[in-house]
Amino acid sequence: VSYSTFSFWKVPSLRINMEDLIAGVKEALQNNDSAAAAAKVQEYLEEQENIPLNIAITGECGSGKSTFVNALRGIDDNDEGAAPTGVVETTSEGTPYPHPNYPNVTLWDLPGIGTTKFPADEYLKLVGFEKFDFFIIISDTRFRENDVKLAKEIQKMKKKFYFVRSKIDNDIQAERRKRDFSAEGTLTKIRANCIQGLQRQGVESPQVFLVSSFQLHLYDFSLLHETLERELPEHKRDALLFVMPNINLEIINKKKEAFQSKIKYYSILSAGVAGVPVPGLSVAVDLGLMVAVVSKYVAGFGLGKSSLERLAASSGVPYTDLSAVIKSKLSAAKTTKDLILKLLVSAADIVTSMAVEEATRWIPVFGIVASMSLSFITTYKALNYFLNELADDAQKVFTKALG
Ligand SMILES: Nc1nc2c(ncn2[C@@H]2O[C@H](COP(=O)(O)OP(=O)(O)OP(=O)(O)O)[C@@H](O)[C@H]2O)c(=O)[nH]1
Ligand SMILES: [Mg+2]
Repeated sequence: VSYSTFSFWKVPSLRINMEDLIAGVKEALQNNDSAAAAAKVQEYLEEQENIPLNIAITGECGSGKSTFVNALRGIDDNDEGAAPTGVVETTSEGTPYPHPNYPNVTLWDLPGIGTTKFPADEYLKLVGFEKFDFFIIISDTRFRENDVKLAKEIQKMKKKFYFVRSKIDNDIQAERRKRDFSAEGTLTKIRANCIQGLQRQGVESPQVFLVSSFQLHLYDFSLLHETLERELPEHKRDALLFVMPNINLEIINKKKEAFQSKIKYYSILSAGVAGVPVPGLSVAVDLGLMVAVVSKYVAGFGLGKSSLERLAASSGVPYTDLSAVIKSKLSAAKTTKDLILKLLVSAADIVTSMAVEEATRWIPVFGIVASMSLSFITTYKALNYFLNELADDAQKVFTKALG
């Protein structure tokens, strides 16, 4: 992909587009003002990383809303800050649960419409429907009158909704006892049942996704993600991607690509400061920035210690087996400047020998001046090196745990 063909140049809902950013950085660098160039990049990155995504989760009492919310946040039902599950007093207002790594993405655990005693239009007003990007309506059986009334009202408000049929693992478990059991057959039957029921109640071509919150990598959850991704405005897709658990190798790849596309901006930031010289690379880089970026990679790929522990618990594959397949020193330890520096020094040969074409093609684009270019290229290559290593590790961990 050449920089002139990026399709996100004109995203109307964002203040800064890439074209303006490039022009601004170029101008600042021509005037020898690397601080101004860095400020522009910083502003752009902040806007990109703070795009809000508000997801409404609703459905009848006990249908599995809170469990679904926790699963999406990568949080155990027992963790502190988890949405309470099981037999609990139902609250009348929705509860916002920001994603732990991406607080701009909020999952809203809404009360079932049946528990509020409001008609659908008032219910939507009560929960503040305008702020939601889409609604997920959950049921652990066939969808009922309340679900349908709500869906119709959501449609009237020009918002999107998706039906999730939860606790599929239970259904599979129950059917397994039958002699002519087939998982695919069971799923097809449940899906057809839900769809027909909704159609009978007047919902045209309903989309129903069969999900187990305990095993998001199975059944229709990845299809749900693909559908949401397709139907969301383009500038919101990365926000959705980053809160997706690693349910398949493709998601890990997409996260890698999304991270990769930002490396050029971080490299400008790093090159614009008087950084710390790296022995063996004879160049200075901004270690603080590298710590921040690499920490995002570790969290985004679910390679932190607590993520791995949760994955071990949910997959039944021991933690030590999972951590044994990890090559990067960045995953279990806390990312610090010292660690990054140590890894850069020990990988200096690899980083030096990495191809430079990819990095250098950005130099004329941003008008990066000679005094900055070596630091730019080195940061670019080093971040790619860390990203590749962590993405590989994420794939290996996924395959070990769930593959
Ligand atoms: N087997 C299985 N059980 C689930 C699943 N999702 C939820 N449950 C169980 O169903 C029960 C209710 O789940 P909750 O997440 O508390 O349901 P809720 O919709 O938040 O309930 P209220 O807040 O009371 O409206 C809990 O015991 C969960 O453990 C699932 O995917 N599979
Ligand atoms: Mg709940």
